[in-house]
Amino acid sequence: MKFDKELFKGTVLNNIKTLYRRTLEEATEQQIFQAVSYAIKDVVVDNWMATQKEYEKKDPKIVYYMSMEFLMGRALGNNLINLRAYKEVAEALDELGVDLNLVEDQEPDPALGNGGLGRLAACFLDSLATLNYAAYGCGIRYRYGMFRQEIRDGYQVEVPDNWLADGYPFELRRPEYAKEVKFGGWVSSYVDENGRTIFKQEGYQSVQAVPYDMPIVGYGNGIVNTLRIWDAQPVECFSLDSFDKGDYQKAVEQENLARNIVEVLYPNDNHYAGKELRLKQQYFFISASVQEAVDKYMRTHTDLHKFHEKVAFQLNDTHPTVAVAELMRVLMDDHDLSWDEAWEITCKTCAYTNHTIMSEALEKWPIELFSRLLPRIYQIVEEINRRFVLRIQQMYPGNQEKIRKMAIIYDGQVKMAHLAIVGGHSVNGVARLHTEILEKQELRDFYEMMPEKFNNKTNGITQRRFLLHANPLLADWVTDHVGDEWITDLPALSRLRIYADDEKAQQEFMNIKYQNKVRLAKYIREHNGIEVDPRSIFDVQVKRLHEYKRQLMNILHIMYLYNELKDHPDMDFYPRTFIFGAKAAAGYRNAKLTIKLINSVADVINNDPVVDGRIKVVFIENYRVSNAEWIFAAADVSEQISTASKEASGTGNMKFMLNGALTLGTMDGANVEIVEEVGKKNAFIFGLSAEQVIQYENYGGYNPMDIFNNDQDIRRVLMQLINGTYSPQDPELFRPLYNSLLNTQDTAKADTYFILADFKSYAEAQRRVEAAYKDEKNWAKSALLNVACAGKFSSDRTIEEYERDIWHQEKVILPSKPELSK
Ligand code: C3B
Repeated sequence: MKFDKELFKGTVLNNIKTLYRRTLEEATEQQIFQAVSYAIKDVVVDNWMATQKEYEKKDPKIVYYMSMEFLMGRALGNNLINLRAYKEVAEALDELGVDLNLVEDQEPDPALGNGGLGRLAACFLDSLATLNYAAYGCGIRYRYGMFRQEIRDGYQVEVPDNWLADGYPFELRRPEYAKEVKFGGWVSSYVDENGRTIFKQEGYQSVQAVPYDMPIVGYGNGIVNTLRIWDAQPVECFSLDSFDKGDYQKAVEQENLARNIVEVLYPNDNHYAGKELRLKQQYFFISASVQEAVDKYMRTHTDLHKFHEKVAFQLNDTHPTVAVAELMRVLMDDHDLSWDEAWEITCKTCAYTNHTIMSEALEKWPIELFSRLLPRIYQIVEEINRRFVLRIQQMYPGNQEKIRKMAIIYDGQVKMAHLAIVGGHSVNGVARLHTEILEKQELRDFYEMMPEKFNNKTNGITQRRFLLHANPLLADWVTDHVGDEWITDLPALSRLRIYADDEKAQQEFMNIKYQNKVRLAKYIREHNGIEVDPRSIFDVQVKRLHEYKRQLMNILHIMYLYNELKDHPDMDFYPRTFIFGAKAAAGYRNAKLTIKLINSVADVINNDPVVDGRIKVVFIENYRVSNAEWIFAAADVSEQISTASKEASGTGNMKFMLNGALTLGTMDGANVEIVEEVGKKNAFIFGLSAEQVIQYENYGGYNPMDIFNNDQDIRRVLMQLINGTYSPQDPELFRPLYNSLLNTQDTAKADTYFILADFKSYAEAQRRVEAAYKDEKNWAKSALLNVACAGKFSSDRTIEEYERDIWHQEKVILPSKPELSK
């Protein structure tokens, strides 16, 4: 593609002038970021219009990826990468005396998601556009995304993330597509002249849903898809002269509803809090998205019976599951279809992805709340449930147990997973092991009744962001050795295998790793004031803080290593830097206390002369997509240590692998498949298997006290939690963590994540890591092989599997790739 450098420079300067009445020299860094972004947006919008024109012409099937979360990360750099203009733009800016990296750093990190689930949605949008599929992401334009984390005195403090403060250049308001969404009131019904029962929601409050579109640029193919996120506005500005008391009250309430509904992202990951506002958020964006999907279809088609041939709804976990009932409502109430017609279309349109088996994440809404907020939707869910229970009875006559376990409405609750399974044609897990557990354990009854719906789609990540953008040194090196096909065909990385034993290649490869470690060390110096040695082993655990992910086991092991060093100061010990990054949900006590523990241990160890820098512990503040890119590139060891069976897939594990880190992990989630690809020799596996963990759980747990009593190393570390070693002013500070491991009243509640059970095996695996790292050549070979074997874990592969098994879209190729610059 042609890039007109002079034209681009002129546009940037002109943007600074028209936006800010300033010259480049006078402009702030933020203003330069805005000016550059608008210059890029100008190009993107041309491609966007061309893509949408072609879609209108070809009329392909459209996927709507429905998700409460899209963890996009910064757009500028990624757009440049996918426009294949990164280097040219960097050069043009350089000629203006502007550093593109600094410009990129001015962009707020749109954090409209918590962790894995939201980031997966973002990777999928990148792959869909790159693979030439017509797709919309549908979500919420939260005014405040994921909170910014500050560490004060070792504690996490949550600070609001006002990502829209300076205006976001990559969004476009589309008021022409606004939709009304109704809450509350009651349903009245009457029979019309044709003998049909008509249902009407009355006495409701409503909000206006106004979409903002963000462009999703495909890699090098001219395609630009859309992330459509909905903002809320009051339906009508209430007039002050409306002195009728009822109206005034209602107007104020509607105004508040609109103000509150999109205010903030719930910062819970893998945890359901059951808040009314959360259900409002869900229905708000689903109703708007479903209405718009049907309206869009009807603009160019006449027969709604073929809706599913042109539209697929993918439900990202149970959060968007009201879509099943909302589509039924729109088809029946707004378009006069019968129940049976609407049901067939709905089932063929919807598909559900399960992302977790954690029971605390299961969404179950109390009937009282659900029916009060969504009276018409509740009626429809009741009818879906009535018909489904009849089916259960037909299949299993007299079996009450099946009804109790499978009904959508039971025990005063609406079970969203059951609705998603019954109302769709596909149910998928996100890694092979996870799908097996769904089929054999969690969703066993549903699998027995409808096995044809179940399928696996192992997660993936986009190599465009997590290698090409995040690790330019390695990306260039790979391209020099095996060409650049890997950018859109990740399995092409396997050609690197021939370099695994090549000493020159090994050296270059490890030298790149070293430079990335220097880059991260600088970041740590600037942000944490800690000096770390880039020659030490960088052992990294970055992900949301959750007990099942076992950051606690990691830090307990560091405490153990420290004891060893104190006892044997002259022991043979390869220097290690342990790096953590994690946000804890604001109300999650043990998670927040674990952050404090990590920081307290860091304080002691980093400053102990006996250690002499051989162990460093670093907690990186405010872990997010933008700094993640640097962290993955610099890691030697990837900590993937969840209790087996608990991590549905994990995707960080794949980002580390792609950047040449070796996995230290349990046989959980996608780790199983990573090891399968790279070979057991090139990873460090430890701990109980998923099967063993499930065995224990089904038969009443295990007793960590036995381990505590019999293992003095473990006992010593646990006692240090409560004897003030790491909190001399308040020895009781970490008692809740101690109790979570050794709750003596009720053994079934002690150490539910098997930390003590796995501890020794983890420590032993860590010893293997150290030994392996000392063998430089072998380590280089393993690291290189990890990159070479990462091909399977591209989200491009995942998307093609969704296409093959669930969506069945046709690709749209643009007639001519638009010019990069006009
Ligand atoms: C996560 C799971 O915890 C991860 O194992 C998985 O890789 C990702 O989803 C993507 O599939 N997850 C999440 O981030 N939030 C939830 N509410 C449920 C699952």
